[in-house]
Amino acid sequence: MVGGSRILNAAMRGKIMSADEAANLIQSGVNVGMSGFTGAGYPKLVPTALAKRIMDANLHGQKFKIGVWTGASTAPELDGALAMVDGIEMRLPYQSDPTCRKRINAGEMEYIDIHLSHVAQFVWGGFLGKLDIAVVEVAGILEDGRLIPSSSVGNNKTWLDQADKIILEVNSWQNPALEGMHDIYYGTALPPHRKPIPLLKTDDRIGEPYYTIDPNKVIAVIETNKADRNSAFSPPDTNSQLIAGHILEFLQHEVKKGRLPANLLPLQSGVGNVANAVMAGLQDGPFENLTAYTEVLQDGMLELIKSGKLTCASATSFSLSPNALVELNADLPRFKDSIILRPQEISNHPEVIRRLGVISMNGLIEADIYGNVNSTHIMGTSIMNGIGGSGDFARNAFVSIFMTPSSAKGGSISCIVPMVSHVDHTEHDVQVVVTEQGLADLRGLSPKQRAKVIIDNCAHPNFKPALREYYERSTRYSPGRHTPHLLDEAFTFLPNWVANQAAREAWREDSLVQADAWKK
Ligand code: 0RQ
Repeated sequence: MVGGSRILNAAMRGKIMSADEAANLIQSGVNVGMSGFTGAGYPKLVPTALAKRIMDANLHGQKFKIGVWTGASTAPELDGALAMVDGIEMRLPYQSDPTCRKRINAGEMEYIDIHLSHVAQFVWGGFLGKLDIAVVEVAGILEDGRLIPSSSVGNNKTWLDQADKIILEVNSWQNPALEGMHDIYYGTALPPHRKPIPLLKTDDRIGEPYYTIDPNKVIAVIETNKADRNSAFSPPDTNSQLIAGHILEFLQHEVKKGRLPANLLPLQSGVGNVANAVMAGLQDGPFENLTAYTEVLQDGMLELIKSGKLTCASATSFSLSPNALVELNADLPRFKDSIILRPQEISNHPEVIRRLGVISMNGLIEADIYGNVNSTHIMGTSIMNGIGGSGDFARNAFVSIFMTPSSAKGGSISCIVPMVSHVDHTEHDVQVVVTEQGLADLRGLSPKQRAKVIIDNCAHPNFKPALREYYERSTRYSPGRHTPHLLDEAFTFLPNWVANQAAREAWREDSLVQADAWKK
């Protein structure tokens, strides 16, 4: 579809209305499945119109809350606007909005942090309750009523399939050349009817380029022309460059040992600056004919495609900086053969990740000396973002890498700790830990061997002595134990706990004040 109206189906044209009118069709108490994944492809107008409606209801003393289900994080116009008016009863799966985060940690919003690959089957299985309405952005509607997906796919296929009613936002800002880039697979089912996912290579297409829906379910069509939210990446700092350097050296070593092929295996990379720095490092590295089987396609990967180093990237969403987006849109047809966007139950499918032998690279908040990783909680209690797809990939990857600067908050907090205060990825799913200090290859090591290599290679020098002392006293206290710990000290003995008592108290005070402020 090039130029002209994006709504070619006559019946759908008859359902065009304003965002305010569409928002009036959404009642308090319903569950709404919204499109959107890391700031791409989310509905731009209906959530904001709904937030206005909720605010009006609140002003009239009425409570108005809905369940908000998405692909992953979205944007201020969706999560931000609805959280601001306290309009979200239950949020899932991944979010990274500051207002949502505050509401969740003040106990004002329920949040289910769930593996991204699990969401679709949880909905089909009815474990999350009824999905009442889907609000989905699309790039166009074909004459026969099929929908052209936009810049993310996420859970849209599931929302369109499972919801009783559908509201479509047709966004003419989205590049018409997106048509044909998607691969929407309709072959998934619940057990005992499951069949193998027939995807053998990252560039296999196993589905269709369009969503097929029941047109009778469509209650509103809104026309928009608004850009995706895109955040700029900061240029890689020294720590990110050092982390990237350690990973590249490790990958080269694995190739030399014959444990990885010369063009590596499909790469998965999380979001953020460190992940982007690793991709930038690959640009100058020796590897050719790379592939990616990942969730989000960010700047670094686009650069690799442009330079010819990466031949194919399979993802569920774009997550580009404004500049990279301009470049992509200017030349989108060129990328048609090298980029495939799939539903997230396929981009994150354990079976496919395991079969392809993905190399996964994800961030962490803290790792403990035995290799358990916390990706989601501060001080074991406050949610940061969520597990996102990191668990889908880490558990099933051929090599699962976790990376972080060795310390946070200006060096005052060690990211390597005796025992993580919350576990997202157990020692069994974490194969490599990398900080700017170095890399710990944990494969083939027992817990005690892991502790030594993590402390020696990854901990910041300011925290190394205390971590060593903890470990040594643990082994003396419980000689011969498989995983030595001093349980009464595992948290209170954290180097940051003692050395930064004042910072911890200030942080605690601050969070109590924030919680009080929200309650008022
Ligand atoms: O806070 O910005 O206020 O200083 O945590 O940390 O180092 O900037 O790293 O942006 O990569 O985020 C794990 C959160 C890391 C992310 C996490 C503070 C730190 C900073 C962010 P400030 P950095 P990143 C695919 C994969 C889970 C989902 C996932 C994440 C802020 O990677 O959400 O992997 N992962 N998905 O200061 C206190 C510590 C800390 C700490 C860091 N030990 N104590 N604060 N911080 N360590 C993508 C999707 O699934 C969509």
